Amino acid sequence: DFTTASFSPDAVRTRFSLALSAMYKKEVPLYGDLINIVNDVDDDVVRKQARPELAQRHRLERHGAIRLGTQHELRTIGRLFAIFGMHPVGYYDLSVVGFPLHATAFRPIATESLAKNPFRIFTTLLRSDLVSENVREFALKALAKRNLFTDRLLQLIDQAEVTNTLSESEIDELLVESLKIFKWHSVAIVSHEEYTRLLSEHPMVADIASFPSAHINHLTPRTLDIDQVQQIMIDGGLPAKERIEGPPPRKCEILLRQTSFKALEEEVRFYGADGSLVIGSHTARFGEVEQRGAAVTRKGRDLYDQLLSRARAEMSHNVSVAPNEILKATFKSYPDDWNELRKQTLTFNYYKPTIHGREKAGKGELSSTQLSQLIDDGLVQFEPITYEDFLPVSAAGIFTSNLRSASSEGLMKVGNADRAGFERDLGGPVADEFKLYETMQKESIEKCREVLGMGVI
Ligand code: OOG
Ligand code: NI
Repeated sequence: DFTTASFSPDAVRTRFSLALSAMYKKEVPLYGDLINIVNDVDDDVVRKQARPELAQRHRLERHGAIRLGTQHELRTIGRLFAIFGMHPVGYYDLSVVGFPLHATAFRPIATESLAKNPFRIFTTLLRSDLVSENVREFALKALAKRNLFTDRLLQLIDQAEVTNTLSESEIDELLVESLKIFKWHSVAIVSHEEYTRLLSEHPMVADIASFPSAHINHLTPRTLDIDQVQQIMIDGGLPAKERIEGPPPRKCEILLRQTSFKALEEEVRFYGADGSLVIGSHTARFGEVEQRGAAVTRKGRDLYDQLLSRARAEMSHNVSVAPNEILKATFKSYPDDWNELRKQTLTFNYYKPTIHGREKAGKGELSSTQLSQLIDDGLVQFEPITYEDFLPVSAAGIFTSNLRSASSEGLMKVGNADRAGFERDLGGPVADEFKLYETMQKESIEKCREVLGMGVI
């Protein structure tokens, strides 16, 4: 009897991400073009490297982004995403670039869930404490009037939480009701004059408080070769961002590289209290591509942050050298060999016994109990763990490059993080991404130990 079936969050997440992608393709045809470019580039890479296994996860892989206005919105989104097996990971302070925003990423956490479909949504919350007083009250009033969630959706969320069951048809309904949260609406909930006031406070305040939905503002495919995608976009006349965010191209890719093309200008209808109509425009949505590399340890991240800020300083002083060249030169001191990265504990890795290792273990002939020795002897192999999160400086660059006119350089402000406030609004803690990778690595080592039938590695 399906009516009492418990559901699989991984399966529901995959259906959700496909449905969202289909909706966004209809709303923003350029997104469909981008997917085609990425698929072609990836086919090419897979063919050249003869690694068909790479194509599988990539074809499905996306991240999206939404911006929310209130505690109630954030909490309810958190409850919905939990049904999709997506949990808050990491805290991102956007006040460092002068945005009255902070964020988390909702994503799967378990290794098996990530392998099935790592779909994530970068979720931003407006910080009304950073909005000037005369606009704050008005923005909050506009937000209080909107309701992102239908009654039916709230019922289904309650049911899933209380009974942990959803029938097939209830899942269908849940997805239909969920998409309504993220749909684009071209009719504003404020007048044109009010919109202009919000805009002059900050474009993000206008984007969040002027519309009846939390429109998805981009949906980003993962590619195997972002430099090639960037070149194709530029050659094809797409308004691509000048520079790819993140580390320079490397043999051993780490973290995350991203590029985007600029926001579309969209027609919006604004109604006044007197029924008057003004046709205006708004830039909200854009295209983005990402390439993911290895997750790095705290030590690896510190080195990344240090080199990146050195490169950025150099870029602003030395305008005669191309930024990409500066980035490449600065990152020469970041090791670019998987074994070296591992030995210096800069990256996180999965470990697994080789066939040879299993045979040796079967005969009781293991050479050592030291992991590094077992690797050197070819009895254990390792593979870098993929970075599943975001980068605050890159995110800031993506945000600013998609404002009507802004440069991401020189915008750095003194930060004013409020993680505790974010967690209070969310109604629970955000997970520490470093601890999650650490656990994945540790579990793989435990598994090696078990399979090889040995004591402590
Ligand atoms: C989110 C920007 C951050 C990324 O990929 O770093 C982001 C937004 O514009 O709402 O999506
Ligand atoms: Ni993004």
